[in-house]
Amino acid sequence: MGQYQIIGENLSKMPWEDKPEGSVGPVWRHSENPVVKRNPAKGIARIFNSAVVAYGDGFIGVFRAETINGRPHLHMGTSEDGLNWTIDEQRIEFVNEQGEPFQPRYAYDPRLVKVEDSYYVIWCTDFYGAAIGVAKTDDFKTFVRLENPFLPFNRNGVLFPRKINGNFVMLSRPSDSGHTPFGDVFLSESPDFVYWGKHRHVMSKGGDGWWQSVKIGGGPAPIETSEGWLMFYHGVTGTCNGLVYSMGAVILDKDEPSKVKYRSSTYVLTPEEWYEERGFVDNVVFPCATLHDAATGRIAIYYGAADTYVGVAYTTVDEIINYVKETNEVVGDDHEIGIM
Ligand code: BMA
Repeated sequence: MGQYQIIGENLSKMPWEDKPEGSVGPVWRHSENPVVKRNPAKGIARIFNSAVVAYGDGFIGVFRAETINGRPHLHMGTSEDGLNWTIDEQRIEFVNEQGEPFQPRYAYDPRLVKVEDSYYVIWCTDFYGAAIGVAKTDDFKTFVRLENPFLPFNRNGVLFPRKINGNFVMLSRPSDSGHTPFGDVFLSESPDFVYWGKHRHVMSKGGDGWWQSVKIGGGPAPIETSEGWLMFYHGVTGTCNGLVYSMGAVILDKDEPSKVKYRSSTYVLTPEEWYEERGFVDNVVFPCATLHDAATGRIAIYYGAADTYVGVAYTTVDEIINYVKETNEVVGDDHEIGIM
């Protein structure tokens, strides 16, 4: 047993590579990245910003697929090892709660989270502009679109993997309808996945870390650990050549997750490799999912690279929590929950 524990299931078959000699930082890349390359299926030009879970004997995912007409939709994919993926040529066809076809005009940046016995897909949808869409599936055959949780404009809906104090809990990042030039992370609760409230501010952009000076947004579903909820997220900075997206990490209070306990002032991964620096949109690292193993504390992070590829990176619960504590900086009003 290490210093800290992941509270959850064991997943011994998840992808893993040990930290290479001389590796810099608390997160290291899979040696054969990217794991999803260009033109991965007929009619799909690029796949990135996607979410996976363990399912059956292998893995299943909901992928952001940029089709060859440039419009993003969600496609399913399956994998035996979590690294080699077969992507469905057909997009996911949703139904509404009456069982009738319901197809979003576009869909991107999915998260996929198991809560109790159901899997929830949360994505950015069109609701008179960018907003958060949600759907539920129990079998990855029927995807039932649920009511939109929030008003436009909003992105980066991230569901916690269990109810907290009896309610579903979701993070989101209020936005505008374009390439939003601002943004903090907020939290909302719901008893029934229909009515969302008790909105709280979680964390602000900025602080000492200029890599997150423009905006931040939640990433993969938070991981429950002995130290609190560990979440990877993206932080964005501006340059004369456009925005640069890096990955950070934060630990939220276990019972009151709008409260930040520790937050890294430095990024934990930033665009450095060719597949992160160069693509449809250069310089983007955008995490959307993790796989993790409670027995060993191993964590695999799935991230979109340059709006073109899917990359995998690794860390351990000890390595990342120690790093976040060592580099801790609470930004702005991170501790002022609901206080003016
Ligand atoms: C954001 C989202 C992401 C994308 C990023 C960089 O606004 O659209 O899907 O990865 O921009 O282009």
